[in-house]
Amino acid sequence: MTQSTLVLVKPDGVRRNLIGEVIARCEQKGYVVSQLKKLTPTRELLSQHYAEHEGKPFYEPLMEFMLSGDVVAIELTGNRVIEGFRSLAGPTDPTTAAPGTIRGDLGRDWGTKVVQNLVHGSDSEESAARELALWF
Ligand code: DAT
Ligand code: MG
Repeated sequence: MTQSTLVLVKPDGVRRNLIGEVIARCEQKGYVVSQLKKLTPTRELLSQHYAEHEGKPFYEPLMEFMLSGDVVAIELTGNRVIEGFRSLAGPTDPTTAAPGTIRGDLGRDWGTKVVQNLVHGSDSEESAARELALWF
Protein backbone atom coordinates (compact mmCIF):
# COMPACT_ATOMS: atom_id res chain seq x y z
CA MET A 1 0.00 0.00 0.00
CA THR A 2 2.49 2.63 -1.20
CA GLN A 3 1.31 6.11 -0.37
CA SER A 4 2.54 9.65 -0.61
CA THR A 5 1.96 12.46 1.88
CA LEU A 6 2.64 16.18 1.90
CA VAL A 7 5.21 17.28 4.47
CA LEU A 8 5.87 20.98 4.98
CA VAL A 9 8.77 22.42 6.92
CA LYS A 10 7.06 25.59 8.13
CA PRO A 11 8.74 29.03 8.36
CA ASP A 12 9.87 28.41 11.96
CA GLY A 13 11.64 25.22 10.91
CA VAL A 14 13.30 26.93 7.94
CA ARG A 15 14.40 29.92 10.07
CA ARG A 16 15.91 27.57 12.63
CA ASN A 17 17.85 25.64 9.96
CA LEU A 18 15.95 22.42 10.67
CA ILE A 19 15.21 21.43 7.05
CA GLY A 20 17.96 18.82 7.11
CA GLU A 21 16.92 17.50 10.53
CA VAL A 22 13.32 16.96 9.37
CA ILE A 23 14.41 15.29 6.13
CA ALA A 24 16.96 13.13 7.99
CA ARG A 25 14.26 11.82 10.33
CA CYS A 26 12.03 10.96 7.37
CA GLU A 27 14.85 9.20 5.54
CA GLN A 28 16.14 7.40 8.63
CA LYS A 29 12.64 6.00 9.09
CA GLY A 30 12.94 4.61 5.56
CA TYR A 31 10.63 6.94 3.65
CA VAL A 32 11.67 8.37 0.31
CA VAL A 33 11.72 12.04 -0.70
CA SER A 34 9.99 11.96 -4.11
CA GLN A 35 9.70 15.71 -4.68
CA LEU A 36 11.14 18.67 -2.81
CA LYS A 37 11.00 22.44 -3.19
CA LYS A 38 11.51 25.62 -1.21
CA LEU A 39 9.05 28.41 -1.88
CA THR A 40 7.36 31.50 -0.53
CA PRO A 41 3.70 30.45 -0.39
CA THR A 42 0.97 32.83 -1.51
CA ARG A 43 -2.10 33.63 0.57
CA GLU A 44 -4.16 31.99 -2.19
CA LEU A 45 -2.29 28.69 -1.82
CA LEU A 46 -2.44 28.80 1.97
CA SER A 47 -6.15 29.60 2.05
CA GLN A 48 -6.78 26.47 -0.01
CA HIS A 49 -4.36 24.40 2.07
CA TYR A 50 -5.96 25.49 5.36
CA ALA A 51 -9.58 25.80 4.14
CA GLU A 52 -10.78 23.51 6.96
CA HIS A 53 -9.62 26.07 9.55
CA GLU A 54 -11.25 29.16 8.04
CA GLY A 55 -13.25 31.04 10.70
CA LYS A 56 -11.34 29.57 13.66
CA PRO A 57 -9.73 32.05 16.09
CA PHE A 58 -6.21 31.00 15.12
CA TYR A 59 -6.87 31.16 11.35
CA GLU A 60 -5.52 34.67 10.67
CA PRO A 61 -2.45 34.22 12.93
CA LEU A 62 -1.87 30.88 11.15
CA MET A 63 -1.98 32.56 7.75
CA GLU A 64 0.37 35.36 8.87
CA PHE A 65 2.79 32.85 10.37
CA MET A 66 2.80 30.70 7.23
CA LEU A 67 3.37 33.83 5.13
CA SER A 68 6.27 34.98 7.32
CA GLY A 69 9.01 33.15 5.42
CA ASP A 70 9.94 30.34 3.11
CA VAL A 71 8.43 26.88 3.40
CA VAL A 72 9.89 23.58 2.19
CA ALA A 73 7.34 21.26 0.57
CA ILE A 74 8.15 17.57 0.37
CA GLU A 75 6.35 14.65 -1.22
CA LEU A 76 7.24 11.77 1.07
CA THR A 77 6.56 8.23 -0.12
CA GLY A 78 6.32 4.77 1.44
CA ASN A 79 3.86 2.22 2.75
CA ARG A 80 1.49 3.87 5.28
CA VAL A 81 3.54 7.08 5.17
CA ILE A 82 0.54 9.30 5.93
CA GLU A 83 0.10 7.70 9.35
CA GLY A 84 3.85 7.18 9.72
CA PHE A 85 4.79 10.82 9.25
CA ARG A 86 2.04 11.98 11.64
CA SER A 87 3.64 9.66 14.18
CA LEU A 88 7.14 11.04 13.47
CA ALA A 89 5.83 14.63 13.79
CA GLY A 90 3.91 14.11 17.03
CA PRO A 91 0.69 15.86 18.07
CA THR A 92 -0.10 19.52 17.38
CA ASP A 93 1.01 20.95 20.76
CA PRO A 94 4.82 20.87 21.00
CA THR A 95 4.74 21.30 24.78
CA THR A 96 3.08 17.94 25.27
CA ALA A 97 4.34 16.15 22.14
CA ALA A 98 6.45 13.22 23.30
CA PRO A 99 10.23 13.39 23.18
CA GLY A 100 11.36 11.41 20.15
CA THR A 101 8.94 13.23 17.87
CA ILE A 102 9.89 16.20 15.70
CA ARG A 103 7.54 18.54 17.54
CA GLY A 104 8.43 17.08 20.95
CA ASP A 105 12.19 17.23 20.44
CA LEU A 106 12.51 20.48 18.51
CA GLY A 107 9.41 22.56 19.31
CA ARG A 108 8.12 24.56 22.26
CA ASP A 109 5.49 27.15 23.14
CA TRP A 110 6.73 30.62 22.13
CA GLY A 111 3.66 32.43 23.48
CA THR A 112 2.29 33.16 20.00
CA LYS A 113 -1.40 33.22 18.99
CA VAL A 114 -0.86 30.32 16.65
CA VAL A 115 1.00 27.19 17.66
CA GLN A 116 4.35 27.07 15.87
CA ASN A 117 5.19 23.41 15.47
CA LEU A 118 7.75 23.17 12.67
CA VAL A 119 6.05 20.72 10.31
CA HIS A 120 2.82 19.86 8.57
CA GLY A 121 1.77 16.37 7.53
CA SER A 122 -1.38 15.37 5.65
CA ASP A 123 -3.93 13.69 7.93
CA SER A 124 -5.71 11.29 5.52
CA GLU A 125 -5.49 9.87 2.00
CA GLU A 126 -8.00 12.48 0.83
CA SER A 127 -5.99 15.33 2.38
CA ALA A 128 -2.74 13.99 0.96
CA ALA A 129 -4.11 13.83 -2.59
CA ARG A 130 -5.66 17.28 -2.31
CA GLU A 131 -2.59 18.91 -0.70
CA LEU A 132 -0.03 17.31 -3.05
CA ALA A 133 -2.03 18.63 -6.00
CA LEU A 134 -1.95 22.12 -4.45
CA TRP A 135 1.77 22.25 -3.67
CA PHE A 136 3.21 20.26 -6.63
P1 DAT B 1 -1.95 19.61 12.74
O1 DAT B 1 -0.91 20.51 12.14
O2 DAT B 1 -1.41 18.85 13.92
O3 DAT B 1 -2.65 18.73 11.74
P2 DAT B 1 -4.35 21.26 12.72
O4 DAT B 1 -4.52 20.85 11.29
O5 DAT B 1 -5.50 21.04 13.64
O6 DAT B 1 -3.06 20.57 13.37
O7 DAT B 1 -4.01 22.83 12.78
C1 DAT B 1 -3.16 23.44 11.84
C2 DAT B 1 -2.15 24.28 12.57
O8 DAT B 1 -2.80 25.37 13.24
C3 DAT B 1 -1.40 23.54 13.68
O9 DAT B 1 -0.27 22.86 13.19
C4 DAT B 1 -1.05 24.63 14.64
C5 DAT B 1 -2.21 25.59 14.52
N1 DAT B 1 -3.26 25.35 15.54
C6 DAT B 1 -4.11 24.30 15.60
N2 DAT B 1 -4.95 24.40 16.62
C7 DAT B 1 -4.61 25.54 17.27
C8 DAT B 1 -5.10 26.22 18.43
N3 DAT B 1 -6.13 25.73 19.14
N4 DAT B 1 -4.51 27.37 18.81
C9 DAT B 1 -3.49 27.89 18.09
N5 DAT B 1 -2.98 27.32 16.98
C10 DAT B 1 -3.53 26.16 16.58
MG1 MG C 1 -3.82 19.38 10.07
